[in-house]
Amino acid sequence: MLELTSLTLREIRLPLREPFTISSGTMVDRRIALLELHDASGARAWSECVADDLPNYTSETVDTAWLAITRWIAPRVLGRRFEGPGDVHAALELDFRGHLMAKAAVEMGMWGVEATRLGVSLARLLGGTQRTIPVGISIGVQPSPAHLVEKVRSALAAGYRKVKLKIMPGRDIAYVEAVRTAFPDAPLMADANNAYMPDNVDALIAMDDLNLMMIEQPLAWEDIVRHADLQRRLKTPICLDESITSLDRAQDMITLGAGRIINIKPGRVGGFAESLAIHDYCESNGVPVWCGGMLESGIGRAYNVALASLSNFRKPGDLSPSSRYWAQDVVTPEWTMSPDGLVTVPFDIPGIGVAVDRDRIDALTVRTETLSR
Ligand code: OSB
Ligand code: MG
Repeated sequence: MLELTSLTLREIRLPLREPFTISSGTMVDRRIALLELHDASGARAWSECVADDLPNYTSETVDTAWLAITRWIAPRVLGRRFEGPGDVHAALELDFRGHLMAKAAVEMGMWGVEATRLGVSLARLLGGTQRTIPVGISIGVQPSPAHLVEKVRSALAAGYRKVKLKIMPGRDIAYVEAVRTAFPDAPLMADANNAYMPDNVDALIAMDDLNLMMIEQPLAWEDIVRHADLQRRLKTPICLDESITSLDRAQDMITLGAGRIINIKPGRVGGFAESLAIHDYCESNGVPVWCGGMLESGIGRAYNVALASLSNFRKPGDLSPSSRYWAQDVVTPEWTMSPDGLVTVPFDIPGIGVAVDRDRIDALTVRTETLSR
């Protein structure tokens, strides 16, 4: 039995070590909402909301999530008895549309609380089986193909098992081709974050001969149908990210042939219950999934690593070590990657698997709000 007695929201500012550019914008300093949840049993856990400053990935932002959590989510969850964390998602869907990142932050936090309460790791609670997970890096749009080639060179030298190149119209085929020429056998993929129009996909068609593992989310974020048309023209698998906001959308993708791989980000689909449903459905349909990232702090990363330990996470996850993003993370130990590109799942540590550095978080906090039962 789970019963949340209080929830503290904080916003921190965490400067990225280097700006990260996707087709729809550049991130420099992350604004991150962190949650601290307290259960009636005395168990506590931290969780993280993946929304950022601007609505350029989905429509959510730190500010909309703050509003949604304080006005609509906390009142539905605080003081209510749940059989287990698996019941929280349904309670938040009944009469309340959207705001999936805000919902996920609370829902995932409830899984964190449950893991702490039961004295098991989050990975065990979720039913994970993999003790280590191959790591991929996501490299932002660069000023020139030569810059990109150098970034990829250091990523491969560091041991990354997959290199994702962010692309956008005008910075696509020449960039990806330069990387492919420099590294003929490297595990490469491209991510467009919705930047292409269905009637202008020439660059994507041209990339089809570059032996990419997949092309992620080329077309609009709420579009499944046009991805199906495009997939019919490509031998390279399409991987959907933004378009997959629920199990239904994953079913649509598979039924319509709109893609062959799914990037699961638990924050994007409303949390772990929906992530597990998508994972299981994909597994029974022979569709591999992998864990995406949203430049999370070490807290959000703990949840992603735990999820990625499930059996059908069969491609390297965007689970780079803390040092890729931050001069100093908010957890100890920081997340690391072995020289052969693996992150170790803290399978035998109760709770989220890392300790949260409260002093550091205090120093980074710009606002806080506590809600109680
Ligand atoms: O599309 O996967 C994406 C970061 C911000 C917004 C969207 C995306 C990303 C990434 C980062 O690719 C992956 C990571 O966290 O390392
Ligand atoms: Mg993506």
